[in-house]
Amino acid sequence: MSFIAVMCVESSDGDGILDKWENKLGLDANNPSDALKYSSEGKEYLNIERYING
Ligand SMILES: [Ca+2]
Repeated sequence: MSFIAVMCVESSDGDGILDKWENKLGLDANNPSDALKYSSEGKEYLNIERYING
């Protein structure tokens, strides 16, 4: 299974961030808009960027 497919399967809201990572980053696993908001830990990166970059 490809990485993209895994993201689609395990992301409840379809924003590309796995549910367990949403929890880890303090996001809402049922809110697809938080992936494109700036991280609470800094204004330089979006949450989706923090997730992708680990
Ligand atoms: Ca989300």
